[in-house]
Amino acid sequence: MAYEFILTNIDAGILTITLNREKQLNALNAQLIQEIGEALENVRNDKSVKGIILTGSGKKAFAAGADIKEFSAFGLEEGKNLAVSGGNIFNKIEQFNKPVIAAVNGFALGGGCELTMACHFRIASENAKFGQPEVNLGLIPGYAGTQRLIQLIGKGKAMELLMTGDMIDANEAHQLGLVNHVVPQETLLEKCTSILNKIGKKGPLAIEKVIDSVNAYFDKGRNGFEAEIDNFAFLFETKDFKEGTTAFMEKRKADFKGE
Ligand code: DAK
Repeated sequence: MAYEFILTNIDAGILTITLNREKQLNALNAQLIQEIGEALENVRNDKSVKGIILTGSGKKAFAAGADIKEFSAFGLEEGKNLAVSGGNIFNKIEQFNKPVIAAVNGFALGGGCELTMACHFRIASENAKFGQPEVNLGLIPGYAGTQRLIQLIGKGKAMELLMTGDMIDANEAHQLGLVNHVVPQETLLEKCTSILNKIGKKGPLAIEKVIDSVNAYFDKGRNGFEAEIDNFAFLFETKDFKEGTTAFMEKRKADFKGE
């Protein structure tokens, strides 16, 4: 499928989605966000795809924010529409049934930082910079950045970053737990691929249920402990569980089918 603002590539079971507005530092316009949602839906039920990498084109930016030029002209109605439709895509990423890693290759600011936080975890290149500078525009984050930043780095530091609009570099983001690893830019995709390859060897339904159980902790409408019990019980009934335990006893590697 051809998209206007993203590139997609499936290689060896990994879908890479590249935000492709390099000259605008991959600023997120409404259509780009919709395209991410479509690209994900296209692989949701494709068992050959084990994971997704989300990254930015070029060496300078993952995404320098929502497209200021686009949303500066919005009124109340358009702002609300964008908040709902865009927010749904961010939630889709967070709840996706396969692991989604943000490969943060430069600036991740405003909506760009929020997009990385909707992913299951983040790997950064050494030149990456993170920040929520919306207050400079008289705004606050609109894609749940206030909520996800607290979840990832705690209230005090989140308050500081949200109120000052300061940028932090990759090493500080690592110390704060915002990113899991910092690597040289040339090896960023390789690092993400290697982690997804490792995850790809596990039971796909187990991975799906890890994502759901962890997310349940943060969902005020759910009880995470109960969600884990339900997910655990569900997995007992799967062929993957039989295969995993049989392979252990036969001293061989499991061959999971996601069934
Ligand atoms: N939007 C549009 N264009 C952008 C952009 C952005 N966020 N960031 C950069 N660009 C464009 C620049 O305008 C420039 O375009 P030309 O002038 O060449 O046409 C090009 O990218 C290169 O940028 P610079 O020339 O500025 O590059 P520098 O290296 O000098 O500076 C920078 C890099 C990242 C420090 C700088 O570009 C910058 O400060 N960018 C803006 C960062 C920012 O404030 N980001 C937060 C945006 S606010 C909503 C939900 C969420 C949001 C909004 C609504 N709803 C639910 C409705 C989110 C809001 C935000 O993200």
